[in-house]
Amino acid sequence: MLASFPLLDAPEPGSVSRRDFLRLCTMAAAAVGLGPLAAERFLEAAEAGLKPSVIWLQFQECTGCTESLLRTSHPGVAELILDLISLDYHETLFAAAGHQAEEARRQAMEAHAGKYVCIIEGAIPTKDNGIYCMIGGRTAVDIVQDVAGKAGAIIAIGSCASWGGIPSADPNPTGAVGAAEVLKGKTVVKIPGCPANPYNLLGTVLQYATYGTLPELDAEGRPKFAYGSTIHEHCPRRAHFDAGRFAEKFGDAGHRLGYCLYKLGCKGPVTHANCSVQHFGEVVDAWPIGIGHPCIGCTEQKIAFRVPLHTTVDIDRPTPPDTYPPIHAPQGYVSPVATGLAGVIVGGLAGAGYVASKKLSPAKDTETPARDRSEV
Ligand code: FSX
Ligand code: SF4
Ligand code: F3S
Repeated sequence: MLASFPLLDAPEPGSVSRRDFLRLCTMAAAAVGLGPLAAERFLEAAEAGLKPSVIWLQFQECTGCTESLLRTSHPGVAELILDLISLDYHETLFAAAGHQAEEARRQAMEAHAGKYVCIIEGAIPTKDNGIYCMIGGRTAVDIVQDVAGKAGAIIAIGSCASWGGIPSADPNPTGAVGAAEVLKGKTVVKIPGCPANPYNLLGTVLQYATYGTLPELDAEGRPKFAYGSTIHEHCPRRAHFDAGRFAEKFGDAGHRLGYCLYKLGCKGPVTHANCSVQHFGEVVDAWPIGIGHPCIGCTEQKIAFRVPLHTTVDIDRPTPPDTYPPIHAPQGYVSPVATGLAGVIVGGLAGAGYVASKKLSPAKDTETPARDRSEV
């Protein structure tokens, strides 16, 4: 029997009705590319008490990933996730502290050995024997190898846990690395983003809880359902890019009119993520480009905190937009750079016989095909 340690901010039992729970699960499953049967299945599993035990570790980070999970508005993704899992250890959310919290983690590891989900938030310092992050007298390296080593699934949430993030920025004084670096040979699902989008954690947890499997991953270890295409492919400002309408500086007329932010350093063309269609906190337009700032590439290891925020990036392989680009620019100055790129894009589209599709990625579902995002 596990000791009971109340969570701060945890939803009241029964705060989400069965019907609401199923509806939220269905919406979330659809949003992340799982079919509606996944939600039904999970509800059955949750009612049977089969919630996966989760041990959530935190190291070098700002707690933004936990905050972005908790600060969602209605319908609460946080409540949904906290209803989907049994959160047996989380330093920020635990009312317990010190030895009590350490004991809760030990008990959860023992009770669910080989089956629990280890979620890692934050980078892990490796320099000088890892002394720059210690909890309960143990280094982060030691804790993560111990806890993740005995887990059934390992998820690195946020860019810090995925590959070092901000703590690993040059000159990386603590030798900060991502979790996978100290867990060689283990599968680590990376959900980068600074902070990570909670929907992507939800999708991963939902699939693991329902099917006992992990989502299909890309070459970087990110779930394809969320990171299968670039921001640029489904950016609401894409028509402006294609037409050559750019904000030239913050606050100018183009910026105020919502033109493309490429010239202000937008990394959308080389950044794989779904934030343009899964806004943060379930607030419309709550994502960087939605509030007028260029994407800084926070989900890309080689971009965020490596390439200066407002430096423009080269577009090696322009990818087709999510909607048909306009053929003519109805207004504004058309940059030669943009027209050249738009020409390549339009040519590529014609050559490939491109069919406009809202689909983000070839998401896997064992029971139903990935749904068209326009239906969600
Ligand atoms: Fe890192 Fe998460 Fe950036 Fe912060 O904790 S991904 S610093 S927003 O939030 O780990
Ligand atoms: Fe959107 Fe950035 Fe691409 Fe412009 S460059 S269309 S703002 S992703
Ligand atoms: Fe990050 Fe760019 Fe999205 S900065 S949150 S990947 S728009």
